Amino acid sequence: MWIKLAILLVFSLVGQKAQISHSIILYEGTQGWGDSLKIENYVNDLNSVGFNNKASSLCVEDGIWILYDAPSYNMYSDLPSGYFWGEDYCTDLAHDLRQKVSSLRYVGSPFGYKVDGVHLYGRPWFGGTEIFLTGEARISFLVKSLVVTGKSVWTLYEKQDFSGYHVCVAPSNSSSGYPGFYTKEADFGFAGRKIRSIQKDCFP
Ligand SMILES: [Ca+2]
Repeated sequence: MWIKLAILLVFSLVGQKAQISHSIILYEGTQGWGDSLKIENYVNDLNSVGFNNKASSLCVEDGIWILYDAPSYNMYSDLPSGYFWGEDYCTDLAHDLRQKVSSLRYVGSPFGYKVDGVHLYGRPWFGGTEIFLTGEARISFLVKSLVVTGKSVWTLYEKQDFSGYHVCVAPSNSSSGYPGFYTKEADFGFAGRKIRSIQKDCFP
């Protein structure tokens, strides 16, 4: 009996581990034609998998994905980037990214794109360094863009003790858990200001 239970437990654990939370397929041609490459994690340089400056279309199987013209997620440049998300969402890349994508990464929790959180980025359009927060935090990080994942709303504060100038950010659809994209500081009311603390829920 115990052995049977143990085997069942192992199988259920394996089943959970095999579940893919984020995946995207890149295609060489438009409309899913030609060579393809399935990606399930961050790729800092698409040269490493033979797909640099090659993709013309994509299908997001699951998750929120950011594609960048430069390697290292546009860490050192403001070259074009684009975001794509959903489940089985397919599209051609616009001309600014077509056959130019050199790195890509997903947004939000490794366990699923609808987990509540705020993903912060050091450059506009989700480039550069990043932090993903799932609860209240004091930060020392100049935020240039952000994505709200899940169903919760959040308050951003200019002071470290959850006080002073503050704004509320939200998913694009709270009841469905559709992400909210803020591409630059002005989009979240923090142009020329620094976020120093973050808290779940909106406070007037
Ligand atoms: Ca490129």
